[in-house]
Amino acid sequence: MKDRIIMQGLELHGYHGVLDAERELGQPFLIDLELFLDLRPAGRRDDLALTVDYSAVYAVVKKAFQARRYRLIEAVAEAVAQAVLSEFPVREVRVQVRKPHAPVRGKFKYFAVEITRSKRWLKRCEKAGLNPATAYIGLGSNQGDRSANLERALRELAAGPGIEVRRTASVYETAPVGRTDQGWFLNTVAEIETTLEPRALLTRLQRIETRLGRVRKERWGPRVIDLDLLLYGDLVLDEPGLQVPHPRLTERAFAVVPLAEIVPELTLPGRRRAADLARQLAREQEIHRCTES
Ligand code: A4P
Ligand code: MG
Repeated sequence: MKDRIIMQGLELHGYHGVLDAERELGQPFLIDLELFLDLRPAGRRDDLALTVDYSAVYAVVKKAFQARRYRLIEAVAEAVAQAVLSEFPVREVRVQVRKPHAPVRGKFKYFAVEITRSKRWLKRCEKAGLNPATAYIGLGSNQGDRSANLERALRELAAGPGIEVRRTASVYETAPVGRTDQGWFLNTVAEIETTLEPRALLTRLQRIETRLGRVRKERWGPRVIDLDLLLYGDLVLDEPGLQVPHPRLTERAFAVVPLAEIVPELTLPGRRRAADLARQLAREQEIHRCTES
């Protein structure tokens, strides 16, 4: 069935982009949509209730487009596709997002991305708790320029597709836990929003660790950077090589204290309120806040 509703050249002003100027001034974006659904019932009965009202689609697209400032048009397209699939009885949607004034020197008509997403795909995401999910990443470093390592890891985290860094906690200096014969760490926690599945997210974290020069020698040993997936929505996973929530999260001030700074009311495993557990752990382990978030 190739029936489709076509909506072309929706022009919306948005603040999406990587550059500060794009995020401040904004620019026009053009969106094309194709909604795939069976149009026979509406065609036969001439009844709006049996099809999708494109003025309603327009409103939903506009809302999804303006809900956040995305860095990438990939993320804009994904948000639009998800909104359309979840609000309307369409089987599949094709979304093209064009940026005619992309800040690139030279002559061009536009740069664009195009994605096709199906209801089946959306259901799979929802089942896995991925819509998109809010996750928390613990960052730690006790080798080299520790502060620069954390900053670089955060930059790399934000640069990849499927991850949006929402908030980061302050940086804390912390005594080493586990193996105590090593230098003190700098630790922080980032809140991200992600459409990556947990396994893909872990792979991404490990790639960033490798790029920053992490060599896996000994467990709990010194490291240029360590990125741990602390929490991924409400998901509980216990697979070889991936446990979520992070199995040692609630024992460690270096993870819980920065986490509680961002989300004090969060309920952690063992039904503990993050802020309460943070206060307790901070009494038992050495941790000092060194920068404001
Ligand atoms: N793995 C399983 N679940 C996860 C998850 N949720 N997030 C597996 C990340 N990794 C997960 O990790 C070992 C294996 O854990 C990986 O192969 C992954 O598949 P790793 O990063 O290679 O080795 P590691 O970090 O030395 O071991 P581990 O057990 O992850 O240690 P932790 O728990 O990360 O602790 N003290 C202070 N003050 N600050 C620190 O940041 N960090 C550690 C490391 C010890 N002491 C510290 C700090
Ligand atoms: Mg680790």
